[in-house]
Amino acid sequence: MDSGRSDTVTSTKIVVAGGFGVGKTTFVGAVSEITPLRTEALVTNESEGVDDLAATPAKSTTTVAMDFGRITLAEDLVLYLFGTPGQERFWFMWDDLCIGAIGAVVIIDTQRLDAAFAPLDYFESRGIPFVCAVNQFEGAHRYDLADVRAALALRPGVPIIAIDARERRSVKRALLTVTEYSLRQLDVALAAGH
Ligand SMILES: Nc1nc2c(ncn2[C@@H]2O[C@H](COP(=O)(O)OP(=O)(O)OP(=O)(O)O)[C@@H](O)[C@H]2O)c(=O)[nH]1
Ligand SMILES: [Mg+2]
Repeated sequence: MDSGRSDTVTSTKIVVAGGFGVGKTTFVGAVSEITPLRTEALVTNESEGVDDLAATPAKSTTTVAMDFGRITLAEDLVLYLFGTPGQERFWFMWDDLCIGAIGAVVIIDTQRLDAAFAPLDYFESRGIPFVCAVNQFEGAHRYDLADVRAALALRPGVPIIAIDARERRSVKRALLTVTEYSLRQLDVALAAGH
């Protein structure tokens, strides 16, 4: 009898990226079913003048290699999450973190929109499907998502959603969005013979 259960479990990889302090580590930690692997180091005095801590005054640590987590998105689909470091001096690691990823979530802090352009260009230029997740920090102005889309000059079709990186449900919704979108893009690429 068919129990309706799938015997095969597919696992796939999603990268969680974005500028310094936008909430990547928080995002991975909010949904991971395993204790997330974190590689945090103290934000040192050396960061002064290099990284803008004004928008995240409570921040004392930064990711120096990666965040790693896992979530079972559906009975037959497991996502492995790889969070990137945000400080620019560690961006050389992004290429390794992206190997084999089907898609990416680019987290945006509207208080520092300019920090979003480099991450967006990164995925755009490599043809890795991505969705934009606007992390709604308390006290930050809530912009209309259509306005954020325009300000970031996102291509039509690139999903943009509002999230709270601390909320499991919100993060899970973002992961569903990126998975569906990335699989659709993969279909389109396959149909086009790429
Ligand atoms: N209010 C609010 N604070 C948040 C949210 N997400 C993250 N934070 C805070 O913002 C700060 C930065 O979060 P992290 O998750 O460390 O950001 P990150 O992108 O991993 O930072 P780097 O690894 O240094 O680039 C922390 O103090 C978090 O507690 C959010 O949705 N709302
Ligand atoms: Mg981090």
